[in-house]
Amino acid sequence: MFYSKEEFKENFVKLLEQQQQPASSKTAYSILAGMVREFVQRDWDETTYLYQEEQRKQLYYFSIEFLIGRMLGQNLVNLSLYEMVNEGLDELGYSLAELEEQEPEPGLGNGGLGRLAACFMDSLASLQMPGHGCGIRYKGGLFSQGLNDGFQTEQPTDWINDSIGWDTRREDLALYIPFFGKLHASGKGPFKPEHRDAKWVKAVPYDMPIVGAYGNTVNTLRLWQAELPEQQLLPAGDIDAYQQQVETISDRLYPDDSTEEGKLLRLKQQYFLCSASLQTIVKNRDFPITVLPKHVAIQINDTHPALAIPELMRILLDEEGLSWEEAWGITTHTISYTNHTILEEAMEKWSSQMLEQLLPRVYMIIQEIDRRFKEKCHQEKLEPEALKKLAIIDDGTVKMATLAVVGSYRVNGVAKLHTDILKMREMKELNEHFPHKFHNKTNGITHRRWLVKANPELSDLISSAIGDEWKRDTMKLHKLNEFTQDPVFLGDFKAVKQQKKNQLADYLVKHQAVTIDPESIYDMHIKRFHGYKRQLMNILHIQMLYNRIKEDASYRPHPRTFFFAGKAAKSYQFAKQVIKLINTIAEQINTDPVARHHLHVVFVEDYSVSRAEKMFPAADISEQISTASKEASGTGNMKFMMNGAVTLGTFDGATVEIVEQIGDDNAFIFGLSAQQVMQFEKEKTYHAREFIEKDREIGRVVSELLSGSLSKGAENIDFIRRQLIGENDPFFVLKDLQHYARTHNRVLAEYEDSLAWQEMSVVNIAQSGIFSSDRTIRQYSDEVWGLEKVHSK
Ligand code: 4GP
Repeated sequence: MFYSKEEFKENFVKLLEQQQQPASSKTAYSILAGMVREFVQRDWDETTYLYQEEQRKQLYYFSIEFLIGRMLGQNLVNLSLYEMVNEGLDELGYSLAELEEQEPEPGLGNGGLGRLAACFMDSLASLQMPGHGCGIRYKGGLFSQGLNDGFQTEQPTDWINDSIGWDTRREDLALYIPFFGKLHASGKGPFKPEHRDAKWVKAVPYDMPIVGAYGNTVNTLRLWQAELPEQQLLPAGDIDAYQQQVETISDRLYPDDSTEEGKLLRLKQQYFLCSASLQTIVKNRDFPITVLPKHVAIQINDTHPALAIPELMRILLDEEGLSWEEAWGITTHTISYTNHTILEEAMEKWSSQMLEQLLPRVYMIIQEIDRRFKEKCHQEKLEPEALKKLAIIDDGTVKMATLAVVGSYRVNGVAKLHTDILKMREMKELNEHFPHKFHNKTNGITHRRWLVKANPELSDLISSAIGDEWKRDTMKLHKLNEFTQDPVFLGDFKAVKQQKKNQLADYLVKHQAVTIDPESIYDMHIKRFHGYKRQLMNILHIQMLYNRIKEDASYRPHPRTFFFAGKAAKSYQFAKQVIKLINTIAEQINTDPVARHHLHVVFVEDYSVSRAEKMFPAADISEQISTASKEASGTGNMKFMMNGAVTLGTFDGATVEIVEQIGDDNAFIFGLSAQQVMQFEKEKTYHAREFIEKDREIGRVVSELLSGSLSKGAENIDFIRRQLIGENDPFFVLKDLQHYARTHNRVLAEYEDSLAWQEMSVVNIAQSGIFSSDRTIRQYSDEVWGLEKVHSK
């Protein structure tokens, strides 16, 4: 332990001297991380003790993804040790920033949903609320992305082997999960059969400390690892093969589910997570099971953990011996559900047959939930179409979103617009049936990672102007509104932004051998690749700009660097072709003797939490250009805003609420509204071809695109062609393209007025407080979970 800089240095040096090998950065990192881990342990033990002692209600956040990012730096920030350690290391000739780079990043998530879970963990601990995560300890997180001739390449990652181990194996809490097998009537009634010949998997928890800021609260992120069970639970036959089968459950994040085998594995992962987490909660309680909802709240992060509903029922019926009515009452007062997307392909449906085979008892319970719910709905004399929508089991599939709504007490969307769409369209019938279940909880992000940690220069500047209370209460950022006209403050802000832009430029030289002009405007489109996120529209616009520069000698716009970063799912060919397209156009523009002085396109490889931390603070422009109605919320939009980037976007997701906060004058909004998009979808009156035929500029880029010259071969754009032409441009790329181009022109014009631009940036920061995940968590707690702050000293 260390309480002063000198003490820290002394301990650090002592530990270094004990090393056999010369002190590499890696060794120094391990030593430092070990010291911090020890620091955290005491608070962790104390928090755990307090939770038991005070018997307060506990929240468990079930999520198949936790995109937590690196831990060392964030833990130091939350422990208020960052400055001290930084200085101490500096005096010893080490750079903390460099040591942080040694930490392998656990990529235990794909994107928004997983990162949100991580922000929530940070907020719960920092608000001193008893909230814990339950997830899977994937050996390999999300693949690491590279580029080969502009195509995405995917390499497996192995964060665990390289890690110092922030987490602790809890063998004492290991338990066993049954798969397959057959049910036999046990004479205990129709709902309590015996499950025989199951194949058992051992679930071992690894607990990760989640360090809260300000107090001494350390919550737990419990990640489950799948292992071979002990001898007596082993099936007959080839043990090595069985071991391999078992271990694949926690081997990879989101295995490819385009095959039946992949689907089965994914279903196993979901049940593994739910069963292990629920069994522990129930087993280790010290209150009667009938009062579970008083002591425990479970939030399911999208439908991936929706099997928690029938699994909790199973435990209550079969293991605790409750009646169906009692069990159902408890389940539906314990579990609540968050929906994160309305995209059809993301609405999970499992084949009944597969479910029945893999989880016979759980399936039987789902059937009973469905039967009872159908019976209720029939009493309401609904139209057949409505009845079909309300069915949990329909046409040989189980609709997980319907199951999740029926089995939980509260259901929420993640931004106002998204929740409205859920209520009025996607889940209309369910909302009518359960009028009080649906509510909105607009997402938030932790400013401790995305501002305090990622942008200490801006944090210091803010504190120098308004004091540092905003770090505890982000609504205090409002005080910055007094500085929006202050030329000195605006000048300082500009200097900080420039510093962050320079740092990013240096980083890219070092890590990707790319040189960018730090004086250019940094325009960033960084997120997962998806049709609806419209990276395609962005790059087509860039190609239009390029054509204009080549055609019109008087058009020489202010230099801009267009950043793209993000991964495409392995089997998502369209998205992969967009990546290739971006890189081909980048090559064309970046090597053009004239255009390269005005436009620069950079694809930042292997987007991750730590790369994102370097990018958000450096942005001038935040591209949030999804097809309106499709982006449930977005959280990158909030991270940009908090760092003073100005939004160029559509009225979609939480961007609507961002504009509500800052006013129309401080953002650049364009394109179809959600209403219009939904209208076009319904009436089918949009015809992409008309735009190609009638708009000269669009016609030109599309024909360049289709010729294959922008992608080194027409075969590299066949999926894009299919979407734009064959499927009539379902994301309205061509429809919004010209409005997008005009809006970019407005952005450029405004950027020329430096003071006005900085004013916009500062308004964005000043109004960003509401998008802190602390606010979101307080709302969940007040309106859904009913948690109380546990006072640690
Ligand atoms: C994402 C949504 O696409 C995004 O709009 C939202 O901000 C985020 O969840 C957090 O709520 N969805 C996913 C997913 O990441 O896997 O469905």
